[in-house]
Amino acid sequence: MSNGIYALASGYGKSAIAVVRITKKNVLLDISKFINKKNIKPRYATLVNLYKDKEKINLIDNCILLYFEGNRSYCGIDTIELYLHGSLFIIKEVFNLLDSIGYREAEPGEFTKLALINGKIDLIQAEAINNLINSENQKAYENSLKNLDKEFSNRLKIYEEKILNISSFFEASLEYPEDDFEVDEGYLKRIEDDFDFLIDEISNILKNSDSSIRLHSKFNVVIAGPTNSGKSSLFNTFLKEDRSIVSDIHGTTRDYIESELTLGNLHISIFDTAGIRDSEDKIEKIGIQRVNKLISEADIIIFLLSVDCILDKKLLELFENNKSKIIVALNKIDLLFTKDEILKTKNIEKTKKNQDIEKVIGKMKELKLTERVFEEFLLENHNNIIPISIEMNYNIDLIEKMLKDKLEKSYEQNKEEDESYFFIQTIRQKVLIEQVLKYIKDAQVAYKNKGLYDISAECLRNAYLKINELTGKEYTEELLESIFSKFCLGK
Ligand SMILES: Nc1nc2c(ncn2[C@@H]2O[C@H](COP(=O)(O)OP(=O)(O)O)[C@@H](O)[C@H]2O)c(=O)[nH]1
Ligand SMILES: [Mg+2]
Repeated sequence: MSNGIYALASGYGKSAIAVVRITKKNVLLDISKFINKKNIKPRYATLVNLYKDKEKINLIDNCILLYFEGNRSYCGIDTIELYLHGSLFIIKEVFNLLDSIGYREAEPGEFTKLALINGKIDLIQAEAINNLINSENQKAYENSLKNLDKEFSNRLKIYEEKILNISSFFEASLEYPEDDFEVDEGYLKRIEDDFDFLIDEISNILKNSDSSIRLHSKFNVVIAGPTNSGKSSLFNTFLKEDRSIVSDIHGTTRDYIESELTLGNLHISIFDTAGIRDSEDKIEKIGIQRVNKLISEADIIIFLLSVDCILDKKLLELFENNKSKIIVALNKIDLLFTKDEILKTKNIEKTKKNQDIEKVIGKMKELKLTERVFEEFLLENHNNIIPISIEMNYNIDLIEKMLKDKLEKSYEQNKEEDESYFFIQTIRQKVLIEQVLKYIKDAQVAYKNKGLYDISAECLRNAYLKINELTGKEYTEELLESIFSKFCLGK
């Protein structure tokens, strides 16, 4: 690294303290010219004046300076951290100073990338650092910390040793003519045990990989339905803010809007979408296409109808295609009943929900609000429809509860899970572990069919290489680029 790099390591914006991280071989020599203290002791906090100029006349800030020497720093290269007053003006002045002496702003994740290249951490740890920073729930946090603490890496090391151990047997067998190659029973037994151990362990890690990857991702919940059924109103009610535009003009939300929502332990991205309907409007059509893609990728869809809506073919299709992940709500029941009538049922238990919807259908018929298709739909699905009124805040809590239950259930579905095998955090890791397992299994099969020792040896060599890719002993620039570009600036 010829040029030095720097970055704001703390959050952007006004803050009590702002941390700027600066890295370059001999960085202390450069920075010393602009501070009022000499003999900075590594790893000790020193209160310094930082100046804009070498004459030390124009003060930037009075700050704490921490110096980490070479290999004893986060990234393995001399590093200074400045703990400044958290003003954007101060940060700007510090950046100007660093630019003027030939430093440049670091890329996202560049410090961690250096840490990997300099052997301070492996790739599993690097990915854990990113997940740790982004963890949105307790388990994700604990899981990331575990990988950062090398639990996964240490296991992989054991697997590597075992693979080398078995390999040495096959490699040796290839060196000698068949007749001269004698091994005792105990040795063969150990090889078989090692194979079993590896396959058993790695299978367990893989079996739990979907759940462990899940920890680090969010659930997608999409509110969909006809225009004007109250989707934006429901979205705002969930978020308890007016983010999405609510209006009675059909098709107000052209595309979709995303926001974050936490329900208990669950971290959710919630989407308010454009109404689904046959439309001639060009822009609306594109919007509807994008919504359809969103729907296909959603974990749960809240299918929001209203007592005054029209249920067309497109909507019925949407419902039929996504039945398993849909919650149906029928909004605006305040148009059917008086406030008193609704409030009376306020405390109905979940089991009485069905009677409730039957009453709703009866009333809709009476007021001639339903046409045949809608009525059939309601009757057919009455067990699973929740009548709500967003305006009266009626049954919104029930929807939240159902959402939570359904998400938790979908998460539990691939249970049988064993958290002690929660190691895999990314799809990259999963794909590589799958390959490692396949190579080891192939090696075992070839071994059992005797005489195919050369194939076993080749498979084990490949398994070993895949573990190296996993831990980043083998990497390409593109791989690092794709991993570290997802990091925060300054990390
Ligand atoms: N009567 C009644 N009107 C509602 C209710 N929820 C929403 N609305 C109204 O329905 C119209 C459409 O709402 P909006 O949220 O924009 O629907 P969207 O097109 O599905 O996003 C607005 O005028 C809302 O005020 C409700 O529970 N009862
Ligand atoms: Mg809307």
